[in-house]
Amino acid sequence: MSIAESGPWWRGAVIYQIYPRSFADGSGDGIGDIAGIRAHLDHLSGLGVDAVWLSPWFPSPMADAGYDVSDFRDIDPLFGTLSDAEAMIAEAHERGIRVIVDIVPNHCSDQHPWFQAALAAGPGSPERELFWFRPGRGPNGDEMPTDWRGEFGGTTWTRTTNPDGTPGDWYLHLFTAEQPDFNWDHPKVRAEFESILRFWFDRGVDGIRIDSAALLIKDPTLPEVDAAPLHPFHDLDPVHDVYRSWRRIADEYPGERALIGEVWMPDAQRFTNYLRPDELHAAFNFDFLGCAWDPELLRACIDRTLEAHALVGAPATWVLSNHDVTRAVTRYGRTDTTFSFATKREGTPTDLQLGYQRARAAALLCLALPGGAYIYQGEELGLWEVEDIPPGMRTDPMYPRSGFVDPGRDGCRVPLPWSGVESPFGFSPAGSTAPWLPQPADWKDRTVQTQTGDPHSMLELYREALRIRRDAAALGDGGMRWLSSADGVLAFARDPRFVCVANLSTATADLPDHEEVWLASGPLDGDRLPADTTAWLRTS
Ligand code: TEU
Repeated sequence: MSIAESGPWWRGAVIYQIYPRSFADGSGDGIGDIAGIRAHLDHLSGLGVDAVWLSPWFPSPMADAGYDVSDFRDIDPLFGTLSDAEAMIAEAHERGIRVIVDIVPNHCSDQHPWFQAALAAGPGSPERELFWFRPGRGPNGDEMPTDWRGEFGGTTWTRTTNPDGTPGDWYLHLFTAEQPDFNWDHPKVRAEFESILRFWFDRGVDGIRIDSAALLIKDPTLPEVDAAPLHPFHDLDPVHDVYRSWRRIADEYPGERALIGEVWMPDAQRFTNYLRPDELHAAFNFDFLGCAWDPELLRACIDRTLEAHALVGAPATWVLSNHDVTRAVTRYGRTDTTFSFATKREGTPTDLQLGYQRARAAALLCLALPGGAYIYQGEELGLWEVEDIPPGMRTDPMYPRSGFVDPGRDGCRVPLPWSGVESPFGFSPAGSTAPWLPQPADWKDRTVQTQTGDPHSMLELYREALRIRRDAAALGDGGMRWLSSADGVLAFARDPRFVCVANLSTATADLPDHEEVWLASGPLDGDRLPADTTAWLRTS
């Protein structure tokens, strides 16, 4: 199979997120790498995904696990070389799998040559105009220019020392101090990223995931968040000009190169502004990701999503998790099944068995809805959030920046279990350094090896669902209509001859009329659907 040159594949693609540090380690240093990815591409083709999105693999001091990039045109030696990356892209393409890279335009690493040059050049220099350097407030300039709160908590300005050793200006960083924000009002920043896009498109990548896509533009008057009618850095209208120019570049290349935005936005209309026909192709549906396992809330979220996307003709996406959020098995086992960054839930009790059953049901719901779907590595194995990582082993900067209140995101980034009965579970070759985060001993029951061939496993559920999805004309891009159903049951039809029914009530429910049960997330009760179970039906 090869990558077809035609058709808007991104409208209905199933995209698998690879978190390179934690996917598979080929070199034996306990950290995942490109060699590991290349060795496991057959897992991905066997799973049946259409594309992979790789979290950043660029050179980075790893202050934020690679989201602090020091060179956007190379590969970090931890992961391999640029030619390894090119080989990986070619090998994925040979298997019919498209490749999406993760570009971080809001900021770079404080070790990026541009930022180092800006520090060295001093106040008032053209080098500093590429970032947000400002004098401090107060008589000695020792108060931050604004009181903006960071995206990880904590402050957003760090004071510099002048080349002559005196205390100097401050620079803006919406994330950690090691991630200075670019000044997107500067044409050099715009030209640089246009060139970076071409660099990766020239290497054959099929799409770009755009990190923190709504944050690029800042109000240069730097008002406080509540002091101006518009937010000073979130979703300012000129950001759309950036994506219009990126779209023109993507459209210059053959084979439908896709731009996919990481846009966290409660307002559906503001969200879909990013998906107008001359902007991004798709964006992650975080409204769905954060939604409770609740029939009415989910129905409302699905309706809201489809309505807003229809206005701009863009495909919806369905996302249960990613490398920033609590794994679905854990979240769905809690009393409060929502996700939000603002709610810290360390130590909240969870019923993993219930969460697992619901995660199975949620997977079939997601994969049946119209549009594209994302699978975060390990979701197909039913992995849970690892909540007992010893504090000393946690690496996520969110943890210290929250004053050690938020455990951070390490718990969803634990290296995958591939085979065997003890850590590293085939993640690294035998005799390697231990994985960079400890794996739970119970993951012996969650390896790819143990789940393969077990018809009741999460892995086989995903494989079967994706096999059906590839063959069934009704699935992927298209429309749907709700069917009438009992309280707490979501049932919808898609043409031709497909019905999905998800029982989110506490009682067993009748199945709608059907010819055949194609797939179910759990055992049926005769011809009835138990609670927390989804079925795919073939209808006449
Ligand atoms: O995440 C961005 C992100 O999660 C925030 O913009 C979000 O809105 C905020 O945390 C809510 O309070 C991306 C990456 O996915 C993440 O891994 C990186 O750490 C981050 O950008 C910085 O590059």
